[in-house]
Amino acid sequence: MENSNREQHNNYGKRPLWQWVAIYVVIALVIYGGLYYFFLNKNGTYNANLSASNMPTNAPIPTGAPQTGAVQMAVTGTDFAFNPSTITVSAGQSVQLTFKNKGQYSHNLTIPDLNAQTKTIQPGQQAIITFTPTRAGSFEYLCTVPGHADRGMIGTIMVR
Ligand SMILES: [Cu+2]
Repeated sequence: MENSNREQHNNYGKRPLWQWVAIYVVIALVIYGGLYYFFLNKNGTYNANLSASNMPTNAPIPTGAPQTGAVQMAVTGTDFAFNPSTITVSAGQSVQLTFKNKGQYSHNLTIPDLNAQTKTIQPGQQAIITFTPTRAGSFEYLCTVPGHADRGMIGTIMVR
């Protein structure tokens, strides 16, 4: 009798592995959730300051995260073309561009003059870049995978 009591006590003290895993997951979710909201709020404040002071000139624009006030545009990449191949935006206006790869090859969208570039993404994937052209003009965009621009993956951003 005494023996079996002790065994019961020992079992109580040892949690099954899945319980430890569950506790770990919950703690990780809380920590990462907190960090996520912290940085999201920070970004929001940063953007609000930018538009309030109305001087986006050469300030680095965080890329990847959705931004308030950014114009949304979408460009599709195929083998081997961009659609549309000309887009028009306004100087000083933040642009959030979604690039979708609908081809059979990997592609990217690069705007050398604006220091904006998506990752090279697989067919079916999409990537988002955010940039703010500061002066009027026409800027080329292209896919930098070797040979793709030569085969037609180029386009023009008109900034007015
Ligand atoms: Cu390409």
